[in-house]
Amino acid sequence: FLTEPHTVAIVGCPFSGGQPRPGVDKGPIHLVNAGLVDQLKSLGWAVEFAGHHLFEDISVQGDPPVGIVKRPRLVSGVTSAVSQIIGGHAAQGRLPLTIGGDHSLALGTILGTFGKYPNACLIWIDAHADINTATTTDSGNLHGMPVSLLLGLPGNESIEDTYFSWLTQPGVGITNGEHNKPTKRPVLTPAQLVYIGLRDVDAGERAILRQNGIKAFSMHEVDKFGIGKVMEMALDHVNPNRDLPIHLSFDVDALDPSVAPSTGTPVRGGLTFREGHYICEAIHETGLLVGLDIMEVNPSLEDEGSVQQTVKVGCSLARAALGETLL
Ligand code: B3U
Ligand code: MN
Ligand code: MN
Repeated sequence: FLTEPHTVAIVGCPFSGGQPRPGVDKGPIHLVNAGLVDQLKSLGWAVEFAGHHLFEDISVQGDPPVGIVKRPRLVSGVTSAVSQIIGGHAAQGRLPLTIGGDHSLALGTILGTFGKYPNACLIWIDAHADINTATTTDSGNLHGMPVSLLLGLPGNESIEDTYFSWLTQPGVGITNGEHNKPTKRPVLTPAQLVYIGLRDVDAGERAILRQNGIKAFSMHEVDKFGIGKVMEMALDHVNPNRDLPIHLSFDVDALDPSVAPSTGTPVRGGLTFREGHYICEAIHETGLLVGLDIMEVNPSLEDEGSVQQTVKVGCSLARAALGETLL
């Protein structure tokens, strides 16, 4: 594996079903209209982009909440389709760059890359931990829950077997003697995951992070150690020998609202423009990137200037992860 793919497949996912605010489904359209395809080509990448995925075939006849979890059928249908698309690109040796769209899409993107690279690590950049379960969530929004589902944590029983049973690591192929059923294995283990940028974590999420020993660098650690040291420590945790594939899932709300204002749930005190880019550059430097998400760009919020600014930053983060700033 250890050579990075040279073709990037841009997967546009105009999807907003994991949260209530309209507009985040326009994010990918803006990113592509801003010139993302040509920008990546000019970095020397072969770029594949065959239009946005509209998921029109996924029609859900009524989608009443399960408990307070909203739109589980729609989110399940779309994200399982995304996992197939991403898995297909990974299998062909392409680097999938998924542009969202809300962060529930990561259910699909991460299963997609981890299907091909089961020993990969996940670096999750976000103001939020997105690790609520169906039991701990106060909002019922699935974009605040993908990580708990990927880890197979307890608390998701009400939705897991009914709607997210596909969310398991494929190809494990162990059978349970008696019942001859495939054994389910979560897509991810806690040791494969690290967070950077957290500053709005719910009480239930804190308990989950602590109980599972999940490594997280909040904005406090970014301030204390600086982003250079934080990246080194984050990689030391999930990738000590710098030999494992990396999936980077970047929620633009990790950035300070002065840098990326057009996002659904901005939280003050975030990453600077340079800190966000440094993260992408440091991952590019490893040569181990196998999957990239740029999520939660919501062009319907704020004024036109803020939209342009946020869309430009989204493109620029993608370019940094694909090598732009390396001299
Ligand atoms: N933790 C809250 C808020 C939230 C999570 N992700 C975003 N907002 N973007 C929740 O809804 O689970
Ligand atoms: Mn997120
Ligand atoms: Mn977020």
